Amino acid sequence: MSGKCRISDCAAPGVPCHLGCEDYKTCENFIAENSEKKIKKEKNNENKKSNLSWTGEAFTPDEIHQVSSRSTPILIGIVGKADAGKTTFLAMVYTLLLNGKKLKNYSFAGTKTILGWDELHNRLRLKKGEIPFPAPTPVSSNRLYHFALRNEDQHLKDVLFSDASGEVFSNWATNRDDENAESARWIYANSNAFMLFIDCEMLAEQKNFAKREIMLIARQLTHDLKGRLVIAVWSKSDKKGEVLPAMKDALKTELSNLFPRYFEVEISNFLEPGPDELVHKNNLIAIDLLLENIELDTNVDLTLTEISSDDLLINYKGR
Ligand SMILES: Nc1nc2c(ncn2[C@@H]2O[C@H](COP(=O)(O)OP(=O)(O)O)[C@@H](O)[C@H]2O)c(=O)[nH]1
Ligand SMILES: [Mg+2]
Repeated sequence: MSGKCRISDCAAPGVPCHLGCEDYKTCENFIAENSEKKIKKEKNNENKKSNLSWTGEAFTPDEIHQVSSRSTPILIGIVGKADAGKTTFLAMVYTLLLNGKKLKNYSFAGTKTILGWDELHNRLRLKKGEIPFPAPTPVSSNRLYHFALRNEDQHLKDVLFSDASGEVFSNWATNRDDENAESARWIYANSNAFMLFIDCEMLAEQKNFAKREIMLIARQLTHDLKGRLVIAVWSKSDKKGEVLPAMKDALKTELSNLFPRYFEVEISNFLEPGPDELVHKNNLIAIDLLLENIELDTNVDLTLTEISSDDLLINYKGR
């Protein structure tokens, strides 16, 4: 049977289904040829937000019921000032998983925000010197990107990553009631753990000014932390050689005094030739660290045990 997928980025039936359906004809998004007129009609409506319950785009906070109705998702709050490399990190993580890199205890089992991830991925070409980075995250936006992960026992865990603009964290750091810090407040209230981005390039260039800004955000993170984990992510670590060693040490000491369990990881999105520790390993190690500790913290198995037969994503069993 010929036809096509209603998701414009999916080239099925020429390639395997995005959602992992073995038989693409049974995929809810596949439209047989005799329905092509319908596709044309729908194309005219592409700019409108779809009425379907699932569009594949990044979630907004009021859309997370699409996964929270089946399990309690884990939310990882990505925090840091503008330009710290937060969105690029997300793009890189998705790209690494697409390229077959693995998390320690989980395998990638699908995503409900595939168009959102694909948009990030398409803007990130893995070649040093010609990386068109993601467009700056708009101030008002609070996007949430989803992964379903499967552990060794075949249980699913839904994980969401927040991606808000850095400006809202800078506003929130100086005044947590700032009217332009709504996304930061929401992320702070709802996350299970945080990644605090420390921009090595900014530290190298702006020295104490940059350190002060980072510490402002870090201190605000402590005000109602309730034992949630914060890991320090030294982003753009390809520039760490340019950061004054004394400044790096001082910042480390201050952060480890602030957060009782201090974890840190150095990451980069710039590939050196050959296997690159900062890019290939550490971006995923950061996520391993978070997932391991969130499980220990909550002491609750957040995984989904029951497999519902009419949910294509849940039924997907990996490659
Ligand atoms: N040197 C270096 N620059 C990076 C890296 N990742 C991102 N950038 C730069 O940082 C800028 C901001 O990245 P972005 O991900 O949009 O930051 P965000 O505002 O925190 O989401 C990009 O335009 C890149 O120029 C990296 O690993 N190394
Ligand atoms: Mg961004």
